[in-house]
Amino acid sequence: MKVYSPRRDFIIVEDYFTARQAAHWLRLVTELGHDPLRGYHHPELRPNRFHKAPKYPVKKFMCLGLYWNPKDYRYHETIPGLDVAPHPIPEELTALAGLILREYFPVEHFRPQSVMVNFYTADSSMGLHVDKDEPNQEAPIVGLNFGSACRFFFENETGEMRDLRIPGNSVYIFGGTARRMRHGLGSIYAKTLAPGSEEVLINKERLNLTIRQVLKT
Ligand SMILES: O=C(O)CCC(=O)C(=O)O
Repeated sequence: MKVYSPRRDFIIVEDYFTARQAAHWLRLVTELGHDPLRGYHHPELRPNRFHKAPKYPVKKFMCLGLYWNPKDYRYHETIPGLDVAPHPIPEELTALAGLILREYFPVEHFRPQSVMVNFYTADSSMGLHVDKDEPNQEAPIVGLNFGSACRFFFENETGEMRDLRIPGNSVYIFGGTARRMRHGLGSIYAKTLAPGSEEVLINKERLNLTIRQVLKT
């Protein structure tokens, strides 16, 4: 494992997952993604300051727990228009987030309430943004990365944009002063598939899960 902080409170742990663990998580997420109502679908974003034109930044996405609605940027108990609650967050995923935080960014409380699953193909990207739709802006965000590496842009302590490469089988944490940093994704490096992903990410895609506490309690 390689642990580093490209800026204060932004922690990256490379090689966090073994090939076997990665295969396990990818199978679990893929199974949930198959559900015709609660599974993967295309996000439609409204234009914002960073994204002038609506576009599909990720190929497909789904939420576990609370549903973040790309149309109004709010969290909902049910998927708007369907009146169906998303899949609950699997207990083992909640346990994993706790384990990661205890080791790399200890906080007093963390209650995962929403997991956003983003599936990126070679031509996907994500515009610069701040994760500010959660009423709770103190709780850290825990990201799990599988499959291909990506070019990741982030704002440093002095407001300048920097970029680095985040590989599959890694974990990142945006906590404390990094919780509201601007960030976004450029290219997906489709020749860099991390071990354990081959069976599920057959076209060398990238899968990211961000685990969030949305509410103050
Ligand atoms: O895919 C990633 O690593 C970033 C996802 C992201 O920016 C977000 O969910 O807010």
